[in-house]
This record gives sequence, structure tokens and C-alpha cells, in this order.
Amino acid sequence: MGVIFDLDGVIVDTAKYHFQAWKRLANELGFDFDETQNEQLKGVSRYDSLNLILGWGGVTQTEEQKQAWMVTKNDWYLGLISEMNESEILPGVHSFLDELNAAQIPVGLGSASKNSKRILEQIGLTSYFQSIVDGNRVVKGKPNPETFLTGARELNLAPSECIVFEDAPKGVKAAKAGGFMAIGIGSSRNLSNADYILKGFENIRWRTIQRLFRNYKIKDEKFSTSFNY
Ligand code: B16
Ligand code: MG
Repeated sequence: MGVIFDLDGVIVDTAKYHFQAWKRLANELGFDFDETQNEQLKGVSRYDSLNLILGWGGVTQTEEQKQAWMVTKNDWYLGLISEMNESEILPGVHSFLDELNAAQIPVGLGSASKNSKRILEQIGLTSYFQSIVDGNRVVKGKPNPETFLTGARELNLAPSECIVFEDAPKGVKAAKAGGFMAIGIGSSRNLSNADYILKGFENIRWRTIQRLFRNYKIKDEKFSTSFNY
């Protein structure tokens, strides 16, 4: 079996930097949005995020102008993350990856971010991942399962053999649509469609996750049996 991690909100909290950069753009265009609205941008591609934000501000523009705004926002975002280092890895993630590595569990990254390779490099985690599928590589972003299906294929595993860790409702939806067990990272308020929810990786051991996976399989089997009759 194997695991696929989302990046933003699971390995590092880059959502706060995306928020600052998008807010700056919105403010320059004469409107604002809040953290509740920002929740809707989690796991969503850069282009789709821009369209959502422009919708909130009632702004319509040409494709050319939108492309220019995306470049501007990304420049600001890159400025904000330029000093990022391993100290920003979320609690427990590093030791959990070490454990996966020691147990020779295949590990993939499934992120919407086109900056994911740069971020993994900056926080020193690149070598833990045998597959990196990000926003540069997929045609259909989350909630489409393409990101995770590509990752599973690269790890030579079936979706039913992989666990996806995701912080965004759209990411959990993508994992479930692809036939993966989805463990939500964060609060149960937003992630009710996940199979299990963890606050984060602090004190989380691989054997705990394996136990959850076994329980999930049993539940799944029961469901398909009752469904067939
Ligand atoms: P970029 P994930 C996503 O990453 C973020 O959650 C989302 O807020 C962002 O818009 C998206 O990446 C694209 O990011 O502008 O860097 O390409 O959560 O899928 O790892
Ligand atoms: Mg995320």
C-alpha cells in the first residue's frame, strides 16, 4: 500500500500566504474578502481561485488581464514564501515521513499548486516523494480525481491500495471520486465527506493509520455486501 499527501494545509500552511497575496490583489482592484471566503480557495487551482475572487468583487475582465493578474499574484506569493524553510513543516509531518520511509511505503504528492516542487525543495522534503503530481501536470484539477489517479499510477498502486491525506473539501471529494480512502486533515466542520479526520500528524504513527485503513476496508466490504443483496 501507499500514501499520497496534499501539500498546502497538510505538509505546510501556505494557505495564509495565498490569502495575503490574493487579498492584496483584491484590495488593489477595490474590494476585499474574508477568511471564510478564503476557505473556498483551498485545493482550487490558481485560475479557478482568481475567477472565484473576481466573482466576489463583481469584476469581469479579459483573459489577457486575468493572466497578468495571476502572474502578479504569484510574484507576491513567491515573495512571501521565499524565506520558507523546514521550520514551517507542520507538526509531526517529518517524523511520519521518516516512518513511512523506514517501512518502505511508497509516498506521493498530489497538489494543485504549480509551486509545489519549489516548496518541497525549500522545506527539504523532496527526497521523500517517489511521485510528484501537481498543478503543472494535470488537466482537470480537484475535485476531479486526475491528480490522485496519476499519483497512484506512478506509485504502481491501485487507488484502493492508497490513502490520501487532504485538508480541502474539494481534495477529499477528488480522492473519494477516484476510489481512495481519504483522511481529512483539519476540522470535521469542513471535511464531513472524509473517511476519517485527524487534526494533524502530531503523535500520529504509521501503525495507527494502518489500523484506520483496515477498519475502512472492513466497513467498505460490509457496505458492498449489503449493497449487493
Ligand atoms: P499555486 P494544494 C493548492 O494547493 C492550494 O490549496 C490553493 O489555495 C492554491 O490556489 C492552489 O494550490 C494553486 O496554487 O498558485 O501555487 O499554483 O492544497 O492542492 O496542495
Ligand atoms: Mg490543501
